[in-house]
Amino acid sequence: MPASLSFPDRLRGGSPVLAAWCGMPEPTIPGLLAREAFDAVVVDMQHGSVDMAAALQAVPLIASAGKPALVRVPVGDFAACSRFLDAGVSGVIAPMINTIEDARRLASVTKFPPVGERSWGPHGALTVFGLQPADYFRSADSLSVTFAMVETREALAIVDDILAVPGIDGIFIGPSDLSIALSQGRELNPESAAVEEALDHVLARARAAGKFAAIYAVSGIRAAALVRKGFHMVSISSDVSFLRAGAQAALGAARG
Ligand code: 3PY
Ligand code: MG
Repeated sequence: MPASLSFPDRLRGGSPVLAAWCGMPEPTIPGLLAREAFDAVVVDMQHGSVDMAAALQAVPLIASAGKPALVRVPVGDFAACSRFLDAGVSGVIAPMINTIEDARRLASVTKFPPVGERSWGPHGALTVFGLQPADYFRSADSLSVTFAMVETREALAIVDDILAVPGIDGIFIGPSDLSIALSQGRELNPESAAVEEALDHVLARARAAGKFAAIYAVSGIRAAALVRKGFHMVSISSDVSFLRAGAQAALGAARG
């Protein structure tokens, strides 16, 4: 059974999912990081420079390493959510979900009727999940996770309502944008006291709703702290940051 088949079960399983985060415009990078000890790999199309073709190519490369592939789509790009599910991702992360209507639209493009209105055409997903069309159709909604990003004051104020939308499987917190919003534009500090309070609140509300809570961590140390809090999934740093850190460490060692 491919590992991607059981991603929601893996999230429910109790041990936190540590995910790589990739935005470089080259599909082999998420493919290679999937072969490291990450539990999942996210391709970021909101801020990353990866385009649709490269992101779609990354999906089978990640899956062939036995890891679930997830994508963060650009803001408001609901159509892309369905395309990535068709390609075989195990999770979609949609940024800036600030209204109930945003959450409903997200659920509608990621779940088949009767929950949503996802259109049929899983061109890569059948291969990734190793299923016949009828079996995939029956199980698709429970094979993948739909994450609504909470990263503004508006979203924070209605987090229970977002969590209550059928088809929204969990919340993904964007701590950097949240820090900007909570400080009314005064600071970028994803570890501020205000962010800490907000993320504890969202985590508790998601758990109370029986849904998933995920978050982005700027470093491995921060990821460890967020795992201790009880997040189901934590994404760590980024491909660009890993590259820079590796280059700086090597040059530092070479130059003494
Ligand atoms: C944020 O921190 O705002 C994010 O979107 C995570 O990358
Ligand atoms: Mg953000």
